[in-house]
Amino acid sequence: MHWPTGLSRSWISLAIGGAFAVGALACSGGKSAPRGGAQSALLEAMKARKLSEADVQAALKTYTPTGRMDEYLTFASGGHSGQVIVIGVPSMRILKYIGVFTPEPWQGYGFDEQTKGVLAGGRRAGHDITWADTHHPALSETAGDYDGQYLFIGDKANPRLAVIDLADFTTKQIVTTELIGSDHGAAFVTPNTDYIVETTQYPVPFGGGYADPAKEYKEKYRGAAVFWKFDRKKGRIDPAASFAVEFPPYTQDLADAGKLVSDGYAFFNSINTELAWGGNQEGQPSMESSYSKSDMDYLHIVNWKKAEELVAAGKAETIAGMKVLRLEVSAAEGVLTFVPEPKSPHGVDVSPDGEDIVVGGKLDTHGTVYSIAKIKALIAAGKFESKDPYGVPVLPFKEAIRGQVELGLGPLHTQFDNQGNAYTSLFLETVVAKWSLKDLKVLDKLPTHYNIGHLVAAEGDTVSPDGGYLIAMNKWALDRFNKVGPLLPQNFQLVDLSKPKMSLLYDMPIPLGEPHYAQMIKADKLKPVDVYKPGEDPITGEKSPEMVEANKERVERKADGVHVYMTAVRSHFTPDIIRVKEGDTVKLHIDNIEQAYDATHGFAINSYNINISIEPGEHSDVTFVADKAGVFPMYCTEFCSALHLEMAGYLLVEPK
Ligand code: K7E
Ligand code: CUA
Repeated sequence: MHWPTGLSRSWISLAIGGAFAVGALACSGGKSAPRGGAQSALLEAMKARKLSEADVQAALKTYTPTGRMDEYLTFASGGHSGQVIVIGVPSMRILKYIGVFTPEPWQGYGFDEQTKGVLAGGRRAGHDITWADTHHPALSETAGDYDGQYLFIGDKANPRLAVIDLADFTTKQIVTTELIGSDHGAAFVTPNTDYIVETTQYPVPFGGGYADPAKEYKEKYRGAAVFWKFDRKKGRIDPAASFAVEFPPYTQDLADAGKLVSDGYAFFNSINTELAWGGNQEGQPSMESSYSKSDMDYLHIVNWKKAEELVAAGKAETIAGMKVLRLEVSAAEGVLTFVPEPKSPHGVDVSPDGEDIVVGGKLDTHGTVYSIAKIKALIAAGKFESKDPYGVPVLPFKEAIRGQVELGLGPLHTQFDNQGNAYTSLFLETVVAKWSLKDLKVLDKLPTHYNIGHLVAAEGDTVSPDGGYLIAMNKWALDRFNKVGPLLPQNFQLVDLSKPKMSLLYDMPIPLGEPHYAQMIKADKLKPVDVYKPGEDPITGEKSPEMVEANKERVERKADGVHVYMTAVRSHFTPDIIRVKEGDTVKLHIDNIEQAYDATHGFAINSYNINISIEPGEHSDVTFVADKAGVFPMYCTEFCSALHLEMAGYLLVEPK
């Protein structure tokens, strides 16, 4: 603890003159405040809270007064919660959890027909899946820059991809393909968001078939990069226009798309060129040791523009409903090329100018910097050192790299700033390493607490990163927060990049799954709507055919059930009594007919698992079978007005 007695006088005057005197000036009508008083008040506060000079400086950089907005928004994966977390920077205030793969009661996500339909898009093998292991969110890009329109995120466990519209911060679509059995290099976008890339992690036989790995791993197991076509006009993925590039079962890891000079290419790591498949009770070593036997794995280089042409020319085979460019075709046509990469790497990140491809060694102390110019020249000259067992040409390692930077222990992921610097997370050393892209020299290291995984810098994956802020996304937090039992939150540490030496600003616990990755966007790029258009179905974006207007509320008995056309407005539902008969199918159509910003109503019915959120303008549909006779209170779950408690009614289910 640095105690403020050592505080420099000049620093105090600076702090007081610069920040603390502002309020005093305002109240004293422009006359400057008595300095001595403010100074001792500051010192007293510092002493009472045991704050050092550095602590107060950090506080000044993150403290955000009431009503003040944040400069950046960070979209973090919600890890196993299957959600996305929206965080303001530099305040590190949580602004929203977006329900994505998991039902989320606050938003009524997964409770009404609209959002149930979205979740149903992620059914696999005939199962509803109500969780996800989300890893990598990706913001939509235009010309390699975040455009603030969409966010995509992958589910590693049940390979799926979700589309979130940033007009209303709502999940609109989930897609999946039975071609693959897991993903990890997902989601990554091409520079104009033509494609969203989802790459396998654990290989399986394509299409979900059975094959014994002890006998047929090499022949039958496969990985793939799925290129999901994004239709920006519709704001949806078009599965019919999507395709996959087959990979050998090398257990692919992270991926990134090229940009500018490397546009048209995508890069994928692999960690298991050993072709291990486990079997530690079947006479095989565990995966952890067999995966890392070889000194080199293969960085996969995919020319996706060429792949796109070949698919259009009918060179793909359809497997499990997905057009797949088979290995033989990709190898022969120059779609897939390998270059060796050191020992079970983890992250691969393309530099802002698109020239460098940085691979984090994980079990190697280096960051390896490949040059797209060299790679292109080698491919053009046909300079391959060998072919892998699947016939894929392999480029010579030494000739494909610009160099290696000696980073330290356990390099994982890399981000970039606007000064030509790169920042790599070192998991084992538990630091952020700042290094110069130009000279490949380490400039600074900042300890993190603890075991940093990903890191995210402001606009850090774009062609024009901002610098300024970085968040270290740490896996362990053992002595950072109050104890909460054996399951601990993760620790997001906000780092100041504005000076040559990095400094720590703030610790933020993330108590909701393990967020692997995040992206940070300038807040002014986002233009969300305040309210929905009257009668809007948020999933179609259109006026619902079942829209209910004021004074048109009614109950109609139709062939498919009892339709209740209801409105919600402060502070009543109309109708507030719903009479049905036991066994009736009930179809509720509810409109929040308000257009006032923030005037959300909830709607819940006891015992029927009904809970929705109806934002101003929104139309929502709920279907259920009234299979239990009785009296069921229904009420608004958002404290919307002084008479919110009166916003209630009854569902009356008359016995047969
Ligand atoms: Cu955790 Cu990107 Cu899934 Cu690295 S991944 S840490
Ligand atoms: Cu509407 Cu409370």
